[in-house]
Amino acid sequence: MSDWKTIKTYSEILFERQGKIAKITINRPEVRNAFTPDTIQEMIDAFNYCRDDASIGVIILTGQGDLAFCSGGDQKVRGNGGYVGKDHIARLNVLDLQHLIRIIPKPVIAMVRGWSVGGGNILQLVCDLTIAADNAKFMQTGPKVGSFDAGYGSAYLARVIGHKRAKEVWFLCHPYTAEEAYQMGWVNKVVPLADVEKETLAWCREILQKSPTALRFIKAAMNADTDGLAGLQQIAGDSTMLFYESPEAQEGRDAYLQKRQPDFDKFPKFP
Ligand code: S0N
Repeated sequence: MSDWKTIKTYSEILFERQGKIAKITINRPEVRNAFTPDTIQEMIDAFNYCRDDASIGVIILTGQGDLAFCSGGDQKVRGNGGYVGKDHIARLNVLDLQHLIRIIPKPVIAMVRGWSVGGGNILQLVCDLTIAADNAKFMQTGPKVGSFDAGYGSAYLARVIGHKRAKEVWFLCHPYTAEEAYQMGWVNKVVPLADVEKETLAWCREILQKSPTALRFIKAAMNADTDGLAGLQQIAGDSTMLFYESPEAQEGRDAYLQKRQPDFDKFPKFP
């Protein structure tokens, strides 16, 4: 859609915004939007920009064109210890991106057209919500191509669609239609391909009308249930951020700087 304005120019992704909505698009349609470590590094940079920019309230992750959201790691740059980018270092930095999508304190919506496969399908999974076009297809191929994601890709998938279904997805490596994915709770909504961006933007605009702090805590709380101490750390950090804004926390800081005893007695002890 024409209203998108470029935020920053990269080689392998597009990074745009429409008001408070940011859109990150994997831009390698010739390989069904397979990612290299450089694609991932660019996405990490763009997500961090969204995290720091207080005017951005919701982020869309998608792939260029109608044929694929993402086909996973680019097998042509798969070395023996990971995927190899321009710096010639083998790495699995998509795991860092998965984590960033989980901890970024703003809703992230996957907008899926066409294939969502392998590590690309895990990126879709870790997004907070997924809007799928009716041509979307979901598939894990790891056991066919000698790889696996035993982190979010397996354990979290089992939480989302159930253990039996998740094992079926990985053991058989079959493709699933958008409608089948919807039935499994893998995606939030299926719409005609022509409407997918319009629908995704409508969800974004509705979300933008809600309290950003409430959304932040809901996301952190749901993830804390899955992410153990790292999830607890996230929600604890969010609480600290709020506490820092209070006169009680500021009394502690001010007393230290003024070299006096803090007066916490004046603050209420709520039930
Ligand atoms: C996506 C598929 C189903 C699309 O089929 P379609 O529409 O028939 O198109 P094709 O003709 O097959 O493809 C068009 C061109 O695109 C190239 N291409 C497609 N996908 C890839 C890819 N992943 N890597 C490199 N090239 C790709 C095709 O080769 C073709 O180009 P030409 O014509 O020049 O040959 C179909 O394409 C498909 O099945 N693709 C492969 C999907 C796949 O197996 N992906 C990799 C899965 N693994 C991962 O993603 C690893 C993730 C990871 O990094 C990781 C992270 C943490 C822990 C572990 C791992 C791990 O290693 O698993």
